[in-house]
Amino acid sequence: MLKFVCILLAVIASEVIAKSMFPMPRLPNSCSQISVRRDIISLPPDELLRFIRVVREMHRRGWMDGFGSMHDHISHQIHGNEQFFAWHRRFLRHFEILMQEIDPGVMLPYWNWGTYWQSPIADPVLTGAYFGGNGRPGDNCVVEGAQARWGRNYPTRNCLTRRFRYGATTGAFWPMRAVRDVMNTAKTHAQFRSRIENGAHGIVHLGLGGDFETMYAPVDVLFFMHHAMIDKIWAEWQSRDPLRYRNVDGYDSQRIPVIASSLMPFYSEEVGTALATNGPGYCYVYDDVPAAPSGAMFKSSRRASFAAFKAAANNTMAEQQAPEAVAEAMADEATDAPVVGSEFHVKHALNDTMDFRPPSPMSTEWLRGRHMDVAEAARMQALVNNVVAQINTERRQQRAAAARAE
Ligand SMILES: [Cu+2]
Repeated sequence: MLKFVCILLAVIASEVIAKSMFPMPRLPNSCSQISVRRDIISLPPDELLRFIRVVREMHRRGWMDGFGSMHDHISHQIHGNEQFFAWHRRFLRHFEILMQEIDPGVMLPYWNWGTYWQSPIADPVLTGAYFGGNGRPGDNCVVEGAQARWGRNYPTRNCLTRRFRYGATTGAFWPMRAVRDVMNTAKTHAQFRSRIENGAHGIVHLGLGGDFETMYAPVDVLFFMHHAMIDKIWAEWQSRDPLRYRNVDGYDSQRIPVIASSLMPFYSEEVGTALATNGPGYCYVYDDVPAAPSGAMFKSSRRASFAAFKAAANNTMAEQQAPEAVAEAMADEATDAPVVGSEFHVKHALNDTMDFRPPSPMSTEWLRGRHMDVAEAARMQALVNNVVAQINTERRQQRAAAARAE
């Protein structure tokens, strides 16, 4: 009998340990095939369902806490400097490789917030049919969609939250025309990174609020889809000049120049290895962005040290709580949680005769809290204001032309 109890305890203990491990697989050295990342809206229902099943399993295993913790621990090294794009590309690939451990055929989709930039609460991605919208009143818990009533254990035990910037609405995001304007005018990596990070990227984090505007935002799967969109925008800018597949410029958080052979924080792999989405270990393209020609890619002259990778992994994860209780984090709430339908989505049809509004400025305090550049954010605000004014002028002209034709 005692022997039986001991075996039982050992089984339970090993189960807990297994669950508390956050896997850090190395990148493969080559690609067996190049796969396509698509707009989540374009996924057929069965593929969307597969994706949702995978991320729910990742959450059950406590991996979302791992991603949130990791990003939070090194936040100052990966934002506001030239590690931003490469590091986030590597981070997304980490996520995608873990996805594929559960279902090998599933790719990370992107969230094209440019489609509903003027009225994001009308975006299907932010409804119960996809990844849910605002948190509910009171505790800001996300209670609808693929992550309904999810709990998290990092940085504290709570539900997954969102809290829209203006109560019921997020405010406007950037129109793609303004993003393309940045693509057309930025010449260096540092210029492009700073303009995107302090403009189109930041406004989405601020608009969704709650966990999404913190440095542990990766506890929310939507973070990965938002950053896939940012990664796609970078890939499109890169595709305009083949030198961008092997060169970077600017500085890291310590004001040391970032070059292709600089190492990415935590992963200890060269920045150059992350410069082509279809390069070795990355193995993907976006549905509407050309692939990098292999002749243009960075060729690594050294192999990243596995020991350094392991050491970084241990340091980063040491303080992380064991995530075995994720599923029960909201169990108490589950029974009395309201059945949420459309009440949080006050859908207002876009009035054709109304001018579009630009996103409102991000406050200085908010920008500083996220290692962002206040002066750059002001310049980007002026840029997006101009583009929206331009769009409004054209729409007025079109309406006038239509009126004349009648
Ligand atoms: Cu980030």
